[in-house]
Amino acid sequence: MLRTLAAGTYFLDLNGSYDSAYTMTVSAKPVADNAGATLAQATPLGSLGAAPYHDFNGDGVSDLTWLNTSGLIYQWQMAGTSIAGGGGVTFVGSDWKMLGIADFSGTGVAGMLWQNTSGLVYEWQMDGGAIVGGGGVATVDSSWKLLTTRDFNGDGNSDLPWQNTSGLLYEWQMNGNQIVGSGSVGSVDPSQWKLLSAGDFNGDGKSDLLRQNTSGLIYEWQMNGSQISGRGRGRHGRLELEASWLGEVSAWAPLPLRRQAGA
Ligand SMILES: [Ca+2]
Ligand SMILES: [Ca+2]
Ligand SMILES: [Ca+2]
Repeated sequence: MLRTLAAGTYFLDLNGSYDSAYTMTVSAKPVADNAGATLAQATPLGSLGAAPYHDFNGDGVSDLTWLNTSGLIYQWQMAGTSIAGGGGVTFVGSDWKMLGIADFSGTGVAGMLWQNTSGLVYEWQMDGGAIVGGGGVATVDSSWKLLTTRDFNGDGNSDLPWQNTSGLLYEWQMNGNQIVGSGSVGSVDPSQWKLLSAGDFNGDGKSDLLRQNTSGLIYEWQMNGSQISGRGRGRHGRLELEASWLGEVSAWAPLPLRRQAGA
């Protein structure tokens, strides 16, 4: 593909897999006759849509964050088993707890999410050990718990699904500390169902939710933002399905099941 571009900053919109590293090659030739020596530069773009876990400096390597009893946050930027950088970030009061570490602004760099005892949710956008942005998100009362920090609408920004003590699930789609979309997902009995995992199980670039009930049934919600776009179920390590559940979920296709070791 050949494009003639004016000087400036450009953004690529890549469809398909969101968990690969991309490389862009820039070639330049004289405009007049498109001949002569080619100037070429290969620039790794890093992973898109799925930032490496807890990477605070955007080098594609996960980092470690510590909190001591005095409230000091300390960061190690890692290179294998070596500490390549880092240092103290700041102090937080004992009235704050960390909700999660995720990239809410789609920069490929992890940020931090906090909540204080008054329910205020606060986001930090990080650049290495420096807090470079963020702010208050909203106040959430103690009847709501954050389930996970994943990207449910595939825009590269981690989102926030909450569940209250009655079982209602409500999701915020985030852009930094701004809630740019939201909606009710559904309701599940929290005494019967726990969140088993969250991840993109159908490869559409949008994280899904995997739940398990007290009988061992595993149930998957394929997500599109706060909408459930698909459902399925299976029983961990077993090929057969529970007969008692067939009537209730007969309108939905069961998950493809695979026999597991020991089953
Ligand atoms: Ca890193
Ligand atoms: Ca998102
Ligand atoms: Ca998905």
